[in-house]
Amino acid sequence: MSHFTNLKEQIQNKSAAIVVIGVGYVGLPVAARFAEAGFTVTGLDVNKEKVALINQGICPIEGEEPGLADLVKTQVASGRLKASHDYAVCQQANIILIAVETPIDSVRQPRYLALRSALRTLNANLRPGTLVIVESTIAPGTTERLVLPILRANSRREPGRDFFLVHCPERVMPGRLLQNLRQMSRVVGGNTPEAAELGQALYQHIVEADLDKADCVTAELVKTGENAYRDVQIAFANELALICEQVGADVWTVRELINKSPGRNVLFPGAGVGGHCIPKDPWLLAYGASEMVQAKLIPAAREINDFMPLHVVNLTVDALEEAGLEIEQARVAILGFAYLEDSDDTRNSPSLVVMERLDELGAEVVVHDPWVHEYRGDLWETIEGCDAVVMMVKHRAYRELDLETLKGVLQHPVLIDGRHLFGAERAKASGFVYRGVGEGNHG
Ligand code: SAJ
Repeated sequence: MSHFTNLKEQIQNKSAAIVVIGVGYVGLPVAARFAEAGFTVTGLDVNKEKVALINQGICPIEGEEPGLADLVKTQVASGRLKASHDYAVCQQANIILIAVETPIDSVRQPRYLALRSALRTLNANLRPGTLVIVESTIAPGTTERLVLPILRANSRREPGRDFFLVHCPERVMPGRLLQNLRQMSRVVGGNTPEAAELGQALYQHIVEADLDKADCVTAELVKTGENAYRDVQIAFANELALICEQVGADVWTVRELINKSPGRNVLFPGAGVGGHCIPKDPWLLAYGASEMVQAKLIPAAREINDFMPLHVVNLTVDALEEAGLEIEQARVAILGFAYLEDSDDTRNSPSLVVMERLDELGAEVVVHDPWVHEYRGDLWETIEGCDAVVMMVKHRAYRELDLETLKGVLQHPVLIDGRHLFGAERAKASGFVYRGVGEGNHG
């Protein structure tokens, strides 16, 4: 029986042994879901503490992930899910998923250390007929130029004959890991049509949405492209906001009226773009094409979005000066440190940029965030005696802030609004010196 037929049957009757390399916020949910579907799954990770926790049925992922902790507990208890740090388990695997981090470095080049290491170790433990799936987000061309050469190294192994290779990028979001995994469509890029068919058959066990077969480079482009697209959309909203400030208009009114025009959807201007994927994936897309074409729009969008936290600092300096204060005399409260509202995820947080810049300018900075452990203190005690408040995240807890109370605890009534929680009219009516991103009519 051919490897293909054999594997197809093992996928259909769930007798295939699955190994997931990297049990982080991508790998662990997918490992637990395949276990729940009836497969025997081993999560591989270099982090021994994480391995130990999972084998005790404990989910090591922080933050509120509805259903994940219970799923890990029940699947470990059932014996279908376990964790290990020994790559030899790959020798018994029929299917191996790779879900390791693929960050970019300080010069915006992909850093594939974890991916290379996983592939090299996997290469030494790969048995014939295995289906290898890369879930990590990778630059276009990476399957061809990095993954395949490593899996072929020191062997006469041929993809499609001796192993099957798929790139199926994840589409998870912190806070909705299991929900997204189940409900979001995915592209199943196969190095050969048979590989794509095997990948589709496998994911059908855990994904209830479309599973679109394609080749690997298409899958690489879809993932990096979807996030680069969102980054460009946000950058347009931010540039429109900066123009509105200059010409004395309100971007929130302007965007609303633009969006009445069919086919327009100006997103929300703001204090910056954080998170695990939007600030990174555009660079992966640009890097993938860099030998053929010099991307212009994608880097420009990144530059605009990375400028927004610094713009918020400029607005803060300007508002303090209007209140008669120099920045180096001021004590500034930053409200919101997570990168997204009602989330505890602080990766690439724009608030960190604001903190560091204010510190450079000599201001005293205090931070509050009801979702982030180290900043969870009492809100009013944090703000007490400050000369300015900077709204960086639209947490639900901040939306109903009483402006009179806020003014009462501040030394100086200075309010900078990075996420349009209040707006100029309300703030001015309460007697604040106000600056809002995109609000040129604050004066
Ligand atoms: N942001 C803006 N203006 C906007 C939207 C977002 O400034 O109009 C900022 C947010 O404050 C945040 C950052 O951009 O700092 C990212 O926000 P996001 O809503 O894009 O949230 P993410 O990073 O979790 O993006 C994920 C991505 N999904 C996946 O990677 C699977 C993204 O492609 C999705 O579009 C997004 O979720 C979503 O739809 O919510």
